[in-house]
Amino acid sequence: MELNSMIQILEKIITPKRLKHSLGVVQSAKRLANIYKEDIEKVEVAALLHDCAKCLNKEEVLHLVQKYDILLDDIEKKETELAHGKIGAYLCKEKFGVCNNDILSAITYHTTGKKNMSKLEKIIYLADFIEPSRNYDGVDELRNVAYNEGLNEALLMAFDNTIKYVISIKKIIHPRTIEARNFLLGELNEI
Ligand code: DGI
Ligand code: FE
Ligand code: FE
Repeated sequence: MELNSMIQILEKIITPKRLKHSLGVVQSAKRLANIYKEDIEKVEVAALLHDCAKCLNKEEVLHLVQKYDILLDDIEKKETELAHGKIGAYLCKEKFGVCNNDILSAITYHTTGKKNMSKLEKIIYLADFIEPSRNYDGVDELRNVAYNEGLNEALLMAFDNTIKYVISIKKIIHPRTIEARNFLLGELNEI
């Protein structure tokens, strides 16, 4: 499916603000893909669709979970915010005809990350944090590291930010988020 047709479908299932964010993620992810040498077409599709399940209500989420037999773990069931990656990957297959597993995995894990992430997964995770309409303390420094210093260095900062934020709002930290950060520390120390 062409990107423009994907955008037409997206307009019906996410808010204009979320679409603007997704187009921002496309822009930032393409810039990262140029710097760190990743396939631009895969990056574009994964970035555009990463939040396709973000605006579903609880009933729609439950309906899709049953319909596609989506396996959510206990934390994802409790904190449904954490499930929009997994659900989004199913929507990508069913509604957008995406069957590339690298793209589907980048969408599945874009909220928590995971250990041993692929370059595509890292780019989507990071682009989600630094796209042009994001505005939080430290975003400019993170952009600077992402575009000028290194993918893993920036990613570690992004995980640290997320973990601190999740602690500050007193929510459960998903073990995948912790595993992602710890694994990355190992990767950074290898060099
Ligand atoms: O969908 P977006 O808002 O663009 O971004 P996202 O998919 O990265 O989701 C961000 C939210 O997910 C943010 O509010 C932090 C939250 N999050 C990330 N890791 C964890 C987490 N929330 C909990 N409870 N536990 C985590 O480990
Ligand atoms: Fe998201
Ligand atoms: Fe996002």
